Amino acid sequence: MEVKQSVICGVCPGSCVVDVNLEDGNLIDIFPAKDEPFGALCLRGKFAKEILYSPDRLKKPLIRVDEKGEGIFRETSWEEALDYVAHGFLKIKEKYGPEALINHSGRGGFEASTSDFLGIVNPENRAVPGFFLPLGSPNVSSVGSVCYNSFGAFAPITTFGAYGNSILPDIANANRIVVWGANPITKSPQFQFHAIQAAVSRGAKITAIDHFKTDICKRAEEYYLVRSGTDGALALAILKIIIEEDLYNKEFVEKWTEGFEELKSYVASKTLEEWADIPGLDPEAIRHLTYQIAEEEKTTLVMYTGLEYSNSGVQTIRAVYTIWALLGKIDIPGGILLNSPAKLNRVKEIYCEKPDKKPIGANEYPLFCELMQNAHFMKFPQAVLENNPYPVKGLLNLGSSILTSYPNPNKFAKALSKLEFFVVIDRYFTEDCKYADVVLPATTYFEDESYVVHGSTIRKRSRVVEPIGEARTDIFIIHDIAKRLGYGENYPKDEFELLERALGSKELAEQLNRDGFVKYPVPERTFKKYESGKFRKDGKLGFPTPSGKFEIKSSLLEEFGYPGLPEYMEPTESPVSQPELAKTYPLVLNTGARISTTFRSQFLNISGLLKIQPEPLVWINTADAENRNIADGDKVWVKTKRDQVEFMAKVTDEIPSGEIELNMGGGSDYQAEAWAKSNTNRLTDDENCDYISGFPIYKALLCDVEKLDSKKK
Ligand SMILES: Nc1nc2c(c(=O)[nH]1)N[C@H]1C(S)=C(S)[C@@H](COP(=O)(O)OP(=O)(O)OC[C@H]3O[C@@H](n4cnc5c(=O)[nH]c(N)nc54)[C@H](O)[C@@H]3O)O[C@H]1N2
Ligand SMILES: Nc1nc2c(c(=O)[nH]1)N[C@H]1C(S)=C(S)[C@@H](COP(=O)(O)OP(=O)(O)OC[C@H]3O[C@@H](n4cnc5c(=O)[nH]c(N)nc54)[C@H](O)[C@@H]3O)O[C@H]1N2
Ligand code: SF4
Ligand SMILES: [Mo]
Repeated sequence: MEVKQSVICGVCPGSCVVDVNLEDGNLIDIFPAKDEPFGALCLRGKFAKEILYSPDRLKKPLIRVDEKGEGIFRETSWEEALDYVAHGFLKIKEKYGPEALINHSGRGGFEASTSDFLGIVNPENRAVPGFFLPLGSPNVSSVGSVCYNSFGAFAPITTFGAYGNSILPDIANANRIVVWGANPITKSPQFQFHAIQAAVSRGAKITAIDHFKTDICKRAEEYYLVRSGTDGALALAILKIIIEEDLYNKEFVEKWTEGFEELKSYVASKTLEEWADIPGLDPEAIRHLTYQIAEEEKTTLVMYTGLEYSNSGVQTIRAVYTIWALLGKIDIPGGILLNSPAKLNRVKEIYCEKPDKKPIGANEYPLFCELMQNAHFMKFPQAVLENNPYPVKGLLNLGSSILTSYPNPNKFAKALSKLEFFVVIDRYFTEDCKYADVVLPATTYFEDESYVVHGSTIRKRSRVVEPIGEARTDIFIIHDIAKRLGYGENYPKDEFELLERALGSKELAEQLNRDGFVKYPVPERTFKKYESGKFRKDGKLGFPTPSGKFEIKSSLLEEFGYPGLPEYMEPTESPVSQPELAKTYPLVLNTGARISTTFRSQFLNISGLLKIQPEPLVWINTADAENRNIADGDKVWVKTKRDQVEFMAKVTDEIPSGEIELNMGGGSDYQAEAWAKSNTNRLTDDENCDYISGFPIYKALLCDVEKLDSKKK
């Protein structure tokens, strides 16, 4: 047996440092690495062996031989597959123009080299701005159309003037950590949770705000449960108390905020009782929460996706940031830190001419396309099915399971079936693959030589096992397609070039190969950077917004025709906005809180993980279940006005009456049957979106639950 210490887990881009045992070159066991700051192993990591050697893994390139949707393919060589792919895309360019081509990447596109060179999260960190741009297409897209950017781009840019990666909680110094619409326990990797645990062990307290009692609520000193999608009203109630009870930081508000007087009038438009009634909380409880946040100077904020999926998700997150701004807890120890992100100047950007045509979605969500420099993939079906704004005919999809992730999968499937050419790069034969012309097999990162980014350290990722079958590393697949399209030089062609280009020099690549890591200098921590000019690139005082201030009222939003203030909007499908519909569908539907056995649609074929949670669950309150004659473990239908899908009931008082929480991820045939037949997104609506970000409403809809049959299974 061979023991390898301090290698990188290759299941997901979390990139935890682990030790492994190998036998004859095969992975046998995996452990968290000791004495490593990034040493960790999540539940899925523990099943690395089963994941790596799953018999369901794609092993050879496939070319479709029958009708789209049937899923009959023949195995082929890489040479033939890649030639066929390039030919297919070029044919579309010639026939319809380059804008008819689009690329999309998902949660399988987060490996460091893929995100650096193909790009997924932040347009500032991308070497090549869109796979088809060199051919002239503006259409680069990603799951950033449904994830992270309301929290990570829209809200921070329209308040602080910077991307979310510059706005960070100071967990290490905080005495109170408010976790609002996030669950750092299930989220992986768990580095942030480890920081919270360390803070708690030195006496820091947690306050959690969620729609049901999650793991983090159980560890919190206090937690508050709101009706899904109504946090905006809770935030405005808190702001009202802060303003009217004189709790705000006068100096910060006067010097560094824009729009305070307008906000003051806006929060005065309802009484505290009226605001409190919207999320369903007692006004006194909100007052208590407000004083708790205000009176402890070192109170920080941990947020993520929980607030993104209501009709005014962007405004809600802005309202929450405004609480911290009015209290002056910005860039102070224990508050919200402003980091001018260290530009490591690693990957060189490649200049491409901007095409004349706007990306799809630019008419409906102009600010999205402007901030993200991306097409909005929520508008992909409209482009394919209605030629609006122009026909889209070819799609390259890397590491996303579109038909389980996007709302209204029937419509997305119809669009996939109407494409003239569709290529999938994945580890598994997902539901999407049934509509593909070519399916290309990707490695897990255990099989790759690459690098990982741990804060300001770049670490070498060394190959742990040889590739399974003929699976290949994503970025080299991308290179080989690009080469055939005439621009291979935009991407690294092999492992040597990869490190050199990732680090920006041969010397640093050699250092990485020699030492296993390259450390970049970390700038010394300074506070209140708005007072010293260190938060703006031009060195001026204040924030990098048009007004130079924290914009409670955003000039950028107003310029794009949206309200400048963080106004509350009732979810458009709720018991309040649609009382008639609520007679048939009285429960509020919330989907997709993370569970530790799965990662969105992934790992639902891994038997060790399935043993822990074999079926997709619907969480329902005891009283709501009794009213419907439903017992724990019963099979039930969850119904919306759109469709009905089967789940297993988890009857519990950990979710308030009136609220439903539904697991997501099912809907692909390669998954265990119980999950494969339950695609949660058949219940959601692709036309019900946040009016600013275009994010779908995954977490504030109406539904009912009904027993499937009386026998308990
Ligand atoms: N109802 C509802 N829907 C949701 C959500 C919700 O909360 N509720 N959450 C949304 C969110 S936050 C997101 S991010 C999206 C996620 O949307 P997706 O990006 O579609 O996420 P996954 O289901 O993880 O699919 C990732 C795919 O990539 C493949 N893969 C994994 N690793 C690799 C790799 O290294 N290379 C390649 N080529 N492929 C790889 C996997 O096999 C899998 O098929 O879903 C969204 N959908
Ligand atoms: N194990 C595992 N880890 C993952 C993933 C996974 O699928 N599995 N997915 C990855 C992805 S794609 C992402 S984007 C991140 C997301 O990371 P997080 O956003 O931290 O993910 P969640 O655990 O879903 O936490 C969101 C919380 O918001 C709550 N919430 C939902 N609606 C509301 C609401 O209206 N109001 C309030 N106050 N709370 C609400 C949910 O109940 C949930 O507890 O996690 C990543 N990590
Ligand atoms: S978070 Fe990802 S990288 Fe870390 S142990 Fe889990 S599966 Fe492996
Ligand atoms: Mo996500």
